[in-house]
Amino acid sequence: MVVMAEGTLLIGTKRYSSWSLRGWLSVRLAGLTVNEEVVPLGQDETAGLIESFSPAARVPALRHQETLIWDSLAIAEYCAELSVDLWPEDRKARAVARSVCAEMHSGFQALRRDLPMNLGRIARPRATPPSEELLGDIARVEALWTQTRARFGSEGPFLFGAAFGNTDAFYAPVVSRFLSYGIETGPVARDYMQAVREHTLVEAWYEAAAAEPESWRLDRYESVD
Ligand SMILES: N[C@@H](CCC(=O)N[C@@H](CS)C(=O)NCC(=O)O)C(=O)O
Repeated sequence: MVVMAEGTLLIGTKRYSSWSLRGWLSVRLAGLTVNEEVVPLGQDETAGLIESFSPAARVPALRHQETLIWDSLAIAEYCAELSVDLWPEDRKARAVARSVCAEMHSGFQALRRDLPMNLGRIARPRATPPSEELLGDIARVEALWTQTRARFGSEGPFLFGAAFGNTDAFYAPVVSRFLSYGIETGPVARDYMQAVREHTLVEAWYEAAAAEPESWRLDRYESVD
């Protein structure tokens, strides 16, 4: 049986595009039948290609049943309307899950700036000593994971238990950064990172990233030291 795609998900280079990973995970978790188009980031034609799909000129952007949704948080919410288990069922837990995602969406500037996502980098700490701001972001992420797991995670390995949901999708790129730059954490965060890294969809994203053309590599991410 041929299943017709109901739209397109536009994403950036899988090796680097942390926002794309979030949106892609939500879309895949919700099981939307959409085509996937990858735009290589940092090329002359990148901005034009993205803008012709979404006037906001950012990835990820999802066009589903004629509607454009152009931000990873909006995509996560849209997918959760189509697949209820992307947020926790309990109203209070759901409010916490949304807060944890929103904190990621609008914060952690030092973490983003100083530890850019690069899936090809494996457990290699930066030579540059971390700033106070970066150490603060790392400590806050670990506290969020540890507290959320303790409060809501008893039924499974993810932040809200057995289901890998939107909150885990939002922190998957952070897990990747911690692993790439060899950030040391306590056992709760370590176990959580392992569970996220081993999730089938995360593994599939890593495999696809490894198959991307070498010509898509960008020195500004590869030379971080
Ligand atoms: N707020 C947006 C931010 C997305 C964003 O900044 N994406 C970057 C790539 S990770 C982008 O589209 N860059 C465009 C470019 O490099 O030309 C979201 O969460 O979706």
